[in-house]
Formats: sequence, structure tokens, C-alpha cells
Amino acid sequence: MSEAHYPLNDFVEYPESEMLQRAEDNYQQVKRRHSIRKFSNKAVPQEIIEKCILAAGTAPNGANHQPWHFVAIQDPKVKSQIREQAEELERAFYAGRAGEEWLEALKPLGTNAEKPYLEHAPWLIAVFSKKRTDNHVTGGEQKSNYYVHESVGIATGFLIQALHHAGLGTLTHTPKPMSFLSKVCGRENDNDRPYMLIIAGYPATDATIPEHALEKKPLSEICTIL
Ligand code: IYR
Repeated sequence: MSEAHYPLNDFVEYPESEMLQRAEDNYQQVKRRHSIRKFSNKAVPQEIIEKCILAAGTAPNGANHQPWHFVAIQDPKVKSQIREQAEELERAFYAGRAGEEWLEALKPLGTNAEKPYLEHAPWLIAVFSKKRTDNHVTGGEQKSNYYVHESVGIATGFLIQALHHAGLGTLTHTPKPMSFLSKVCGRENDNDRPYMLIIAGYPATDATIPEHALEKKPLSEICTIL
């Protein structure tokens, strides 16, 4: 037997012209989001980060099992552990593990193994995916999760969008392997898997973006109408 269904009473319908304006406004807003690699150490209230994580938690996902967990880190000791271990992995990456083609692709970004922003930024948010449920959704009983990667990817997108919308700069970071994050975040178990690290805070006054960051593909290249 299926559960009770409720009428969809919070959907808001706009006149077409207003919809077009809203779509345009949103495009102008999201197009100002750029990954930044220089963060100010100016504090950001925890409440803002929590609200953005709540927004991430509304993402569409498999069977509403919500297969994610977010660890929001502000503790300087934890941040410096993350920086230390991430830099060790990045040194190996830039020293050759990446391979020539990948390093060539990264040249326009001007990145290297130094990751001071992992300590400077007020917040690091480690996103974990969960293979099985272990939360209130199924009354504590462990059940399989579905479309985990897709679900957590969408939630992470929502999180980045929420942080940007709130007025914060962001950067995605995926050190490989990411297993050290499980340990640092106290989530070493066979259910949680580190998915991505999101750095959030105010951009430093001398933050820059590479020239090519503004070169987005035109609609004709990314869209086909049938
Ligand atoms: N993780 C490395 C390298 C890196 C890889 C890609 I693909 C990027 O878009 C950016 C960086 C680093 O953080 O330097």
C-alpha cells in the first residue's frame, strides 16, 4: 500500500514573461560563480553554512533515502590536518601521478600542490555518500541506497549554489585518494565514502580567476532541441 499523498500546495506558477525574466536573472546570478583559490580568513557564521546544507539536503535523490552526510569543519586543527594530508597527495599528483596531458590541461589554472586556502578559508565542508541508510528515514533499519553518486552529485551542486547565493566564494576539491578525509572527519566505517570537499568563505581581496574561466560554451554547442 502506498503512503498518503498530499496536494502540492507550495508550487508557485508565474506568468510566462516573468518566468523568462526569472530564468535570465538566475543565469546572470549563477554565471558570477567562479571557483576561487584565495580565501579571506574572515569568519562566516555557522548558521549560514547550516542553512546552505539544509538546502543541499532538499536535492532530488534515490527513493528519498538522502544518501549523504556533510561534515562542516571550522576547527583550525582539523583544517591544518586536511591541508597537510591533501598537500602530500597533491605533491605526488603534480610530480607525475597526474600524467603529462592532465598537467597540461591544468596549466591555465596555475594550480600547484600548495593549498593554503584549506587553512585560510573559514569553512571546509566534506561531503560523504552513504551506501546504505542508517537514519530516521527507515526507522533506523539499514536499507540499500539507490543512485547514490547521482544523488550526492546533485546535492553537492545545490550546496555550491546555496553558498554562492548566500554570498560566499567556493571551491571544489577532490584530493585522490580521499580516504584520509574519512579518518579526519571521524567517519571511518564501511558505509560512508568521501565524495568531495567544498571550501567556502569570502574571496581574498586579491583573489583572481583564470581568463579561460569566462569562456563558457555557447548554447548551440551544449544544447540540441529536437
Ligand atoms: N586536485 C588538484 C588538481 C586539479 C585537478 C582538476 I581536473 C582541476 O579542475 C583543478 C585542480 C588540485 O587541486 O590542484
